[in-house]
Amino acid sequence: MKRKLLSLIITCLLLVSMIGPTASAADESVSAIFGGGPFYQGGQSVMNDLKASGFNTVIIWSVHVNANGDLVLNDSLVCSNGSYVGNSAWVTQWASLKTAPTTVKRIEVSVGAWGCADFENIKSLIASQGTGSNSILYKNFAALKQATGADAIDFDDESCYDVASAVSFGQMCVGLGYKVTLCPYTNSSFWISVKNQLGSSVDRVYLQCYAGGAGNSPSTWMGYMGMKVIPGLWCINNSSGGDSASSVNTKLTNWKSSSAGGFMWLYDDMMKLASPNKTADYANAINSAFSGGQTSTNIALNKTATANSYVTGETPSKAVDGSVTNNSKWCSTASGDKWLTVDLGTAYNINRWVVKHAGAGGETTSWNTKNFKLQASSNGSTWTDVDTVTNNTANITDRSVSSFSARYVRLYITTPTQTTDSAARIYELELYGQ
Ligand SMILES: [Ca+2]
Repeated sequence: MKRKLLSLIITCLLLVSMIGPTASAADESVSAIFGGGPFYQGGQSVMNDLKASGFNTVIIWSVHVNANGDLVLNDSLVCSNGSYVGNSAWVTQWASLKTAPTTVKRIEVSVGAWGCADFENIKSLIASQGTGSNSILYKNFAALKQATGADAIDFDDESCYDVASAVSFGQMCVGLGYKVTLCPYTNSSFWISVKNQLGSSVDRVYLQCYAGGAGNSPSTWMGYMGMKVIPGLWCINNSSGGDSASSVNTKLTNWKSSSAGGFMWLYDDMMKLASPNKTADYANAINSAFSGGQTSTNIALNKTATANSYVTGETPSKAVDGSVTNNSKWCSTASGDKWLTVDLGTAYNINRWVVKHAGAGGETTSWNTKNFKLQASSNGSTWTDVDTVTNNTANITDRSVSSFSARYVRLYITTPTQTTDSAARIYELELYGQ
């Protein structure tokens, strides 16, 4: 009797563990990306790249504070006299960032930068007007929040280092509903004072570990700040050389015990890179460092893909190229079932799969794949069903499964769209594991 009860309990536990997709630990760590001009001038395609990337935080860089309190986004006046006066298209774009389907959960605006008098101007404005609701600082940062949807203001003071005005400014931001994040690269005593006085209003510390901050130790700064930090690295670039996605993964893995995530500098450089250093590759490099031994990147990326048919130019390889922009999809109009096979070259243990459908590439969501399954094979000819999805409507399918070993993986589509349209459109098939 006892034995039967025990086996029943074990069976129940096994069943529970097999039900449904499970949340990945990566959701809890920070993966942030800074961007300049492309974050407002690059149009919706840049927003779509970010939304599908895996980054959970987008930091708009950089808002400057003029001596009269005007707010300038790099070279463009955006807030004046308490109103947003920038391009209305940018507001629409930023609003789309956190609109499903997306991996972006948080937007920040970075204030200050090297060689700018922003925090000096903030200090003078606070001395003359304070931070009350009639002050120009208060009114313009209220307008900025409404326009950008920003959840936090990131302090990138690299010259003023005045504790009292930084704290007053931080308290004003909190009153407006912002969180405050700090972005130090040096002068730890200043940042320690600001952190101590603002307390839990500071919920993130982005530690620059590139350029002037290249020698920074996350564990040392964790001690200074009294909280885990988020180390940042510069992607491959023409100025400093920079880190590949693979190198980012290695460094963050080494810093994991003192880090709450990682950030990348700078999208303006990253957007020029090719696989395996595209936006999604860097996001994967960060997320996988914090998700418990997952591979550093999408295992299927740039592997050999074949299919039972495809439309001219929309080849199977487009489903494993890491891109969801510029019509980068495999499309099949074959009659009947359609399949896409990826040869991984060697066997991997896989525990998660992701499919990016028509909507993820900017096409109508009525073309999102409705019924499909994932199959595995060791020889490329005998297939076993691993996971089945029915009645999908989402742009992105993200499923966790019990780990399985396979060299060949097949996406097998039985109903390609929500309508009578009979074409399958797959922008990306991604595989993760160990
Ligand atoms: Ca693609």
